[in-house]
Amino acid sequence: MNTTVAQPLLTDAAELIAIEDRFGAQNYHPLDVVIERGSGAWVYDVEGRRYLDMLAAYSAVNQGHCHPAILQAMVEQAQKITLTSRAFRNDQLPMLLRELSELTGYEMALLMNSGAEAVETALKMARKWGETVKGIAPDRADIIVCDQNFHGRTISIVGFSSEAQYKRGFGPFPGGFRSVPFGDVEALRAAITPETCAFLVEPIQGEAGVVMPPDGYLREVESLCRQHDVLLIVDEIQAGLGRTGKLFAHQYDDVRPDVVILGKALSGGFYPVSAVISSQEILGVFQPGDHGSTFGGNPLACAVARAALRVISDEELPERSAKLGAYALHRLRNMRSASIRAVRGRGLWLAVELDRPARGLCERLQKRGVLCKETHDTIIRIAPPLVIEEDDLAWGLDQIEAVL
Ligand code: IF1
Repeated sequence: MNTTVAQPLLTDAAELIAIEDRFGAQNYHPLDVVIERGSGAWVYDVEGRRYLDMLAAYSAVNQGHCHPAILQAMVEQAQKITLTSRAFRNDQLPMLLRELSELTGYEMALLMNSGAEAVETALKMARKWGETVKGIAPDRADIIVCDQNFHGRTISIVGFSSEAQYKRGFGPFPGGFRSVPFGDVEALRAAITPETCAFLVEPIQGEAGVVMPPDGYLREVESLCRQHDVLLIVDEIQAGLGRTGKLFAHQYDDVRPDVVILGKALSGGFYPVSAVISSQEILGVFQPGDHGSTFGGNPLACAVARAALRVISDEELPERSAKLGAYALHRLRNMRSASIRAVRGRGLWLAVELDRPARGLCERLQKRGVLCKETHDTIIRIAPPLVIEEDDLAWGLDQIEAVL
């Protein structure tokens, strides 16, 4: 007797959406586009329609969807060994560590998986550095963060969020975090105490709506941190790896943070790979057993990350982002629409702020074959894969202009 239930051919978008909504937690409100495949800056839905991706998975696919070189590295590595655990060594982690050091100029790195995990890692490291190097009394080291920050979704990270929805219902939260206005050096100066071990900041606040601090902010922050022996930790998870037109967004202020956190495009979207990059003095606080992860630094992740970094360099993605971003910013600034309140951005990371909710506009763009996602209700982010062709970008901007 055949007991297997015949699976219907699932190509119908409405049916897939109904299944997802029936069997999945409703922690998102996605656009109703069911993507089946992608290449470069384009994705295709289950009905074969194609869309220009202007979100790039929140900058995780800076290298474009399914980049062939990263795909090849992933397939080749998956055929050899995927996971050893850090109980044993593997032949990919050392190569990635050295390549990261050569690329960034930092002495060492610690590999994790998601962005939030890397942020947690940096926070633990900063606290332990505060106790063991700076000499702060045990369990007293405090960390300063910024209002409107976004660093992930763990309990401690949402605990220092200023967004009510990210926290509501999830308390109690760990203490030892204080928040100051983003872009305000004097507020930071006033907040630092002898028990402050670190200041955690995004070079440009992504989730807040691509919010840029005043020019020179990070430079002043850096000297303030040096003066008070406070670690400057820069979250480049979304801003880094070419998105803003330089390898790292903090390079616009010509600073050298003590700690840089990477994620997202570190794998080109193939696999969750994140890293905390710093010096021997700081990362050296971790002793065997202090911290870890089953998957962190696994050979598949490392092979993928090595290929993803090579693509960023070989295809000069930061330069491409700067050039195409300048063009896009110019186009957006010249769009005539009564509903535009502000246009801003750096590299191919742009935001258009409207005088009305942006969701309807995103839905109309979807009908025209362009995928965008609103943030904070009234802001549309424009952040396509950095490999986007100039003609495609121009066409995408034409569609945005038309719906505006
Ligand atoms: C979601 C936002 C973007 C990040 C920075 C750490 C993380 C992120 C600067 C955590 C993650 C995400 C996650 C995703 C949506 C998204 C987002 F709108 F929420 F803020 F990109 F703009 N630091 N950003 O931007 O990395 O643990 O997710 O790997 O949570 O829905 P993760």
